[in-house]
Amino acid sequence: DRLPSVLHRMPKAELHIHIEGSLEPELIFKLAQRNGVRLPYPDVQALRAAYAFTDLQSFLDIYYAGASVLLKEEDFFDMAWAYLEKAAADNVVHAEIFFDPQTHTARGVSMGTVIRGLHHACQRAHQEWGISARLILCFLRHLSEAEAFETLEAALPYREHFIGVGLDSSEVGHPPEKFARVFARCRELGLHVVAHAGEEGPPAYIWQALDVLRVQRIDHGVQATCDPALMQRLAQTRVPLTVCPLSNVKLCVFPDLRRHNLRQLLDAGLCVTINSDDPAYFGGYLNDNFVQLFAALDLGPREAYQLALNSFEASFVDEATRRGWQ
Ligand code: ES4
Ligand code: ZN
Repeated sequence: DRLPSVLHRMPKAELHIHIEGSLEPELIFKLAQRNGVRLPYPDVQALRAAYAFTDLQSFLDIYYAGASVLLKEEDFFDMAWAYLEKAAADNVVHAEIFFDPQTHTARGVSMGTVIRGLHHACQRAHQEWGISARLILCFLRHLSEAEAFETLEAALPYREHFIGVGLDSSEVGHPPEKFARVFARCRELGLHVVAHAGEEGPPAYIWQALDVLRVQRIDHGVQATCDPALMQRLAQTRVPLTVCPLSNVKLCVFPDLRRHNLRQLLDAGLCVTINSDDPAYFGGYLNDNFVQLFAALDLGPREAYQLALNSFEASFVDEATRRGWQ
């Protein structure tokens, strides 16, 4: 069968990848040793064995523990470099990469250390492999809006190094409206705005992300299929959903890939894209997500073309650059 080869070779954009979620266990242990950080796991195998998640929170606890080894600018560089090398090998020609500065500033790491390390990796990856990579700063929604404002303030000296802001971490109990003012400020500053919504949370959170935060994309959004009026809104406006199939199965949003609702979203005319979310934790990078989902849902070359096209339509790259890729 040549479909996996087509999926692999087609140029695509990745729009939903948390750089801290690309940190492989081997690199976690290497950085722990380099920085003298003690981990609550004796070795790589023991850490990997802990990757058995029951929901979003059970994953986040381990994901934040893994990120504790990141201290120096070169640590952030090494992490992003490793991801970009894998993305380039998957024929990702453009990546919009989330990072969680509050996970690091809370441990005394400066905003400059985080952003400079990530930015240098993006710059060098473009020189080495021609991949374009942009950064999106995410606010942690389990923290307060005041803390989000402080984070924005600390990041503004590096304004030219990120293209937008997002909202991630524990969804249920932290609705988008909690961040209405900080998102309004970000829009005034000319930043792109996206938010995780409808991963585990209800369709009401997707409505709020659209109407209160006025986001340009919904990250996940798979709960939209529970709400016909919302499906109609998303189809008509073509506000994209960045869907992450392997993530949804690992976090028990769907019992297995065959039960994933991606085909339903596509058939309803939504601008859906495929993404890896936290590839080091969820068992695969972008092409693994494509190949496994296509096999499970019996999708074909038409859907492959549509999803690749959607990934460019949904991206924040300018029209001229986009024409070159399509
Ligand atoms: C995340 Cl899968 C997911 N959902 C919400 N926040 C996140 N941060 C990293 N991965
Ligand atoms: Zn995510």
